[in-house]
Amino acid sequence: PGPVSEHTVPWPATEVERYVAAGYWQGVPLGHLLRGVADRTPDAPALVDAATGLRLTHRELADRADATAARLLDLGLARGDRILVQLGNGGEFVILTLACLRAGVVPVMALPAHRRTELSHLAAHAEAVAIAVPDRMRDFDHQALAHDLGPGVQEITGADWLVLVDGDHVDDASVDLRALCGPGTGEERARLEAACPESRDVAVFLLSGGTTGLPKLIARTHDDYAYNARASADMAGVDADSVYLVSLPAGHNFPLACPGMLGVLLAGGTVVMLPSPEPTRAFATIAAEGVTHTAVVPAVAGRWLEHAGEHGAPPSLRVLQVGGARLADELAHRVEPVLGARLQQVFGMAEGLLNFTRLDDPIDVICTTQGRPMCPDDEVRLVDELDVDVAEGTPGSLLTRGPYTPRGYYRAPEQNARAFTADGWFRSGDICRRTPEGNLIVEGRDKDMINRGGEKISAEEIENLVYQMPAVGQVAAVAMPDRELGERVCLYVVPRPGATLTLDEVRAAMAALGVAKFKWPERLEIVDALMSTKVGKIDKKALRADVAERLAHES
Ligand code: J2J
Repeated sequence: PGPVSEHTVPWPATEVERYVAAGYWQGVPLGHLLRGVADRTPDAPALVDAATGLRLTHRELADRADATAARLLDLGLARGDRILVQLGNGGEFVILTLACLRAGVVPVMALPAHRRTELSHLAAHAEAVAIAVPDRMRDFDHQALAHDLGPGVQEITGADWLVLVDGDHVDDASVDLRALCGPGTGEERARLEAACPESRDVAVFLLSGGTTGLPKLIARTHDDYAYNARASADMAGVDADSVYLVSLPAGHNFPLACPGMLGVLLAGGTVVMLPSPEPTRAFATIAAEGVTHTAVVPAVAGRWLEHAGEHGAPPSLRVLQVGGARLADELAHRVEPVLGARLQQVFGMAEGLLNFTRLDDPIDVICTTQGRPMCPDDEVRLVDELDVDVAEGTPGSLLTRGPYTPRGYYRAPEQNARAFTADGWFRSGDICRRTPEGNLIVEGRDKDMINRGGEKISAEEIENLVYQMPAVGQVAAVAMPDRELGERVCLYVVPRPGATLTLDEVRAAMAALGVAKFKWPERLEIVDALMSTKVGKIDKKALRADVAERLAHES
C-alpha cells in the first residue's frame, strides 16, 4: 500500500502558518500528547470498561498503549499503515486506538453495524492491511467475515491481511486482541519515541456522513484532530475531574473527539465505555461511576428523558451534549428540568466544523439553536444556489473552512470537485439560518442523505444497491418522518414490466449483499412513475412530501 499523504488534500501554506501561529496546531502528535498527560497525572483514573470491569489509571493506559503499539510493529505493521477498527465500546477500542496514534498506524473508524459491503469497500479504499473485530457481536460472526474479506483486500494491497479478534473465541488464524492490549514490560516506550509519527501525518480516518454511492474517508491529522478534541473539551467544561460516558458507537467523531474519549483523556479526565445507550444500564453506570458528561443523539435523549421521568435521573450528570440530528425544541426544554444536567447542543460533522451552544448561554439560545463555531478562525458562509451569500437572517447552504476542516476527502478527486469549492470551502449540505446573536439553526439540507437517528445514510448508495435487484426498473430512496428516529428510509420503486417487489424482498437482498441493517429500507412504495422536476430529475422533495402525507393519513 502506498503512503497516505499522496491522496490527502493539504491546507494551503498560508493557512498552515496562521493555524500554527494562533496555537491551534501544536506540532505534537496525539499519542505523544496523551503520554504527556499520563506523565503529569499518572495515578488519576483514565479508563473504565463498564462491561468487563477493567480500570486503568492514566499511566497504566499509556503503558498499555505503548506495549500494544510495540506489538503492532512486531506484527509487521508500520507507520502509515491502515487498520480497520470495528470494535464495540470497550477497553480494547481505547487501548488499540491510542496504540495506533502512538505508532502512527492509522485506524479507519468502521461501525459495529457494518457488514461485507461497507467493510470491503473501506478496506479496499484505505488499502488496509489489518482489521480489528469482536469474535461475535449481536449474533454476528465478525471474525469469520473479517477472514473472508482477506483475499479481496490482499489482491489490492499485495500485503498480508491481519485479523485481530477481541473475545473468548479467537481462531488460530487470528491475533488475540486482548493479549495484544495487555500489559507490557515497560521497555516499549523508548522504542516508540523513535517511531513517533509527525504531527502533520494522518492520525485517523473518519467516515463521511455519506451522500455518494460509496462512503468517503476523511483524513484527520494529529495537529487538527488534537485541536478538535482539546477545544471541544473547553467548550464542554471538561477538566481532570470530569468523567465522560461513551455510549454512542465510539468510532463516531462525536464520542471520539468532540470532546469524546480523546478530549477527555487529553484533559486528564476519565472515560467510561459502555456498549449501548440503553437507559437502564446507562443510568446505572452514570450513577456508579459518577459520570459528569456524555454525548447522545436526539433519539437517545428522548428515551433518556422518558426513563428519567419514570425512574429519576442520575445526580452526577452535569452536561448532556446532544447532536447528530436536529433536536426538537420541545425535547430540548425538558433536558434541564428532567435530567438536572446542562444541555449543550452540538452541530458537528466528521468533516470538521463544530458548533456548540455555550454552557453559559441563555436557556433560550441553548434550547432553540445549534450553537456557533468553536474556533475564532472557523469560517462559515451561508449561500444560495449560485454560491452567493444570502441576506443576514435568511436560510442558506453552509460552506466552511477552518483549522480542523480538511480541504478534501481522501483519494476522491471527483467528489472533491463537487463537495468543495475551488477555494477550499467544504459544502456541508446543511441549510442553516443565523440568528442576530450569531447562532446557527439547522433548518434542512440540500444533500441527498437520510439521517436515521443520527446515523447517516446516502440515498445514492441505497439506490445503487437496490438497482442490483432484477425486479427494479427505477428507484429512489428518500427520508420519511419518524417520531422516534426523526427519519427512516423509504423506497419508491417502479418495477420492471410484469415484475413485483415487496419490502421483505428488498430487505432480504440487503442482507444477502451484506449491508449494515440501519440502512435497510423500512417502507416501500410501488409506483408507476417517479415524480420528476422540470429538468427531468427525480423530484425527491415531492417524494418526501408524498410519503409524509401518506403517513399522516395512516395515523
Ligand atoms: C441538526 N443536524 C445535525 C444538529 C449534526 C458532533 C455532533 C454531530 C456530529 C455528526 C459530529 C446536527 N442538528 N445538532 O461529527 O462531532 C447533521 C448535519 C451534519 C451531519 C454530520 C460531531 N449535528 N447534524 O453528526 O459526520 O447534517 O457528524 O452535516 O455523522 O449531521 O454528520 P456526521
